[in-house]
Amino acid sequence: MSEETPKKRGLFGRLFRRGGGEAAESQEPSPEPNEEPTPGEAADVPETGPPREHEAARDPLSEPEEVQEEPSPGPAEAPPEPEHLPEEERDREADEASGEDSSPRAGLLARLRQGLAKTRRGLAQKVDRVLFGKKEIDAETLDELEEALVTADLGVTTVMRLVDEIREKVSRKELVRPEALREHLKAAIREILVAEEARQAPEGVRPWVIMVVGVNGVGKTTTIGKIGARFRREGKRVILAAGDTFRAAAIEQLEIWGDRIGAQVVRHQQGSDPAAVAFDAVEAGKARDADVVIVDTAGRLHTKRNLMEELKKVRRVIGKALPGAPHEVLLVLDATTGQNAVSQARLFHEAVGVDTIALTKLDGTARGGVIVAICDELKIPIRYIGIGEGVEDLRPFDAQAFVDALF
Ligand SMILES: Nc1nc2c(ncn2[C@@H]2O[C@H](COP(=O)(O)OP(=O)(O)O)[C@@H](O)[C@H]2O)c(=O)[nH]1
Ligand SMILES: [Mg+2]
Repeated sequence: MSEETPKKRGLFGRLFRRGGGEAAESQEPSPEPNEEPTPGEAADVPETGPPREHEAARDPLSEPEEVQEEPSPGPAEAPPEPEHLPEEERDREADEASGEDSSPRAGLLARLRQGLAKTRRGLAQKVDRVLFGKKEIDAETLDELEEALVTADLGVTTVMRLVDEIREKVSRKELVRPEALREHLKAAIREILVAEEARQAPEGVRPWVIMVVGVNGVGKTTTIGKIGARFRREGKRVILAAGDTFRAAAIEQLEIWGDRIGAQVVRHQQGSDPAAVAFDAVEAGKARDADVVIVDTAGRLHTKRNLMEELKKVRRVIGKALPGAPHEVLLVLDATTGQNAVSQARLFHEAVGVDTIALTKLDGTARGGVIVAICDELKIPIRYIGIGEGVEDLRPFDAQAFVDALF
């Protein structure tokens, strides 16, 4: 794709001109230690600073910062808006509507909208800002749109493809009005997301073995607890494997979830072989006719190579206990890490093969647009999204609902 390079450079150039004129090709890691806006600041990315893509240069397996993401936005945190935008009106309408309509589906959608509020500000509102007051779609509008989408974490490759498509439609006069452009963009994003919606796991495989992988702190253990709770609500028998033997606290954390949801936890001593824990859990699952076995794993070891080698071994050993297992390798990614999540997905996919993804912490970040980059670049189905700390806040991914909550 060498013919794309000058354009890519042009896009970087624009972003950098805005951000201080650093060389576009430099692979310097971002100098900003904390990319998230602090409470009180607008949820939008700061107007200065290098493009998000550069985070890919940071070590994608590095520990996430211990800083707890801000909780879902309250009224006090709502960023002051410089101008009255259509998005605000829609937000208000939606809030009013959700107050009137108390059906369960309306409640779920309202909760999803609330969970994605920061991303909506980071994506749809940026797009609205570009289109606001425009009478026609000119070259400058398209450049601004491109820039807005990249800073909303959709990923440079995906954005360039999307905007190139739009550019062509505009030149053929198939897209004329800015409002039509917005609708086209929404449809294009939905198309990318729908294609990677995870299909239902097939019935009849017992036990269904899910191996959960991901960097430390992304939400693996919590996600396992929440998934386990979903299966339990369906009346399924669940076994959890405490495969993060690296830390005693990790084993305890899983045991607390096991107690809470009524699932048996298979554990060994801290420091023991995680593959052996996984093996025992699958054996227990077979012996007790469990429906689901969910295997937790460590996200940190002394070296990355160690981690990936260990995960490969866990995978292999699970297959020895039950041929064909694990049936699903679920990668947990933290949406707050933006483009770094895409790099993590690539690394884990290369090493162990990833079947599905859970994208957590969407509630705490404006960077939820990364889900588009993940789907478009990696083509790995999204199984769940996390929009809060509550058990009900881990949702099966529904592309249509997601896009409706955003735009
Ligand atoms: N706000 C929010 N926090 C989450 C979400 N998922 C996980 N967390 C939090 O992320 C932190 C790390 O989770 P944990 O499961 O221990 O991560 P692990 O190291 O990958 O097992 C915990 O404080 C969780 O409550 C989510 O969807 N939203
Ligand atoms: Mg854990």
